Amino acid sequence: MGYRVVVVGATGNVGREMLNILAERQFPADEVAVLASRKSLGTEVSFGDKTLKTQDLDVFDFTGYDIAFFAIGSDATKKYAPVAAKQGCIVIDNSSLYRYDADVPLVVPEVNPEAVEGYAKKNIIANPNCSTAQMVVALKPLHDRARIKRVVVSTYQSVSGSGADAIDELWNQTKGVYVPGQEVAPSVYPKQIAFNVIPHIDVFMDSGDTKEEWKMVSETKKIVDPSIKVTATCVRVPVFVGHSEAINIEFEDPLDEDEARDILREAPGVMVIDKREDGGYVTPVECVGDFATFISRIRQDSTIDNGLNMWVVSDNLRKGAALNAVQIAETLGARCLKKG
Ligand code: 11C
Repeated sequence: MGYRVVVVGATGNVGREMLNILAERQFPADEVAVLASRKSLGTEVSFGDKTLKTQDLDVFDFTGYDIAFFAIGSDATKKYAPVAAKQGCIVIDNSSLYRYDADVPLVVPEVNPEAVEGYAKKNIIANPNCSTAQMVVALKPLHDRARIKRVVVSTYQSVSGSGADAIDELWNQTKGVYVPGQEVAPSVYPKQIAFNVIPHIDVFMDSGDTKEEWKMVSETKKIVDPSIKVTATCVRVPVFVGHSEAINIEFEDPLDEDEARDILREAPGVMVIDKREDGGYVTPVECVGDFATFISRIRQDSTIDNGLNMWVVSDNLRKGAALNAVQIAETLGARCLKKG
């Protein structure tokens, strides 16, 4: 017998990607209900070769469903996730609402799969921020070998991280640059994103960091190891899908670049593409639609003891959101639910 599954926010980018991935990975679902807010009600979404009609989140009864994937904003999650959890359905939440709650596991299955076992305190498991997910997949195997002391990361994040309106803004603004009279003023972003980069993702905090930068610090500590120091600069770039990260790591123990490359080649969820020649690395357009976190440009940082640099790219809608959520469900199934 398989699971009864709900996808909440099924008409959004991440919700649709969740349905694609559930189908691609043949998740053992006997039933998939798709929910949306009133304004998208009745919209049809694809699930494998089926078409599903969205139902009203406001009145949906989660009783008897095993797992609900939530892909809606934090405010709506605050209203509906406790309802689903109380009705006995385990929530896998993609918003940031529960990530820092001590009673809610924050899980990247390649890194801390055992953490899913803590789901029962609130019946909720949190999915990390996209930029954190791909980074920790790359850090964990190296941390296990040489203990990471400090990470300096700069991100190059695609507009799909901000949702469908941002994708439209990049598209229309780019076209508008070439057509006199059709220039598009910034709306989703505070400055022009076409042919530009913006060093600002999410709100500013008192420290001067943005919340996106703070998330990378806090979530890495919760998922991998609280002793790891992280400092981040998060930048939006005019790319539709795929986040990239330049990561500098300082280890406690020596680790040379060849051993690091070998360790990463064996690591779960990782694909190393690292040839020191023109094009011998991965760029975001090449990672779209893939499950892997791609690592390139692995090299020693000779300015510090025990330092390495690397370039990490992944599909932010997949490993950064929908794929990781489905992997959490698979891990939960294998370790805790034993159904399917
Ligand atoms: C972005 N990382 O690229 C964000 C999107 O906390 O889940 C995901 C925000 C989050 O804008």
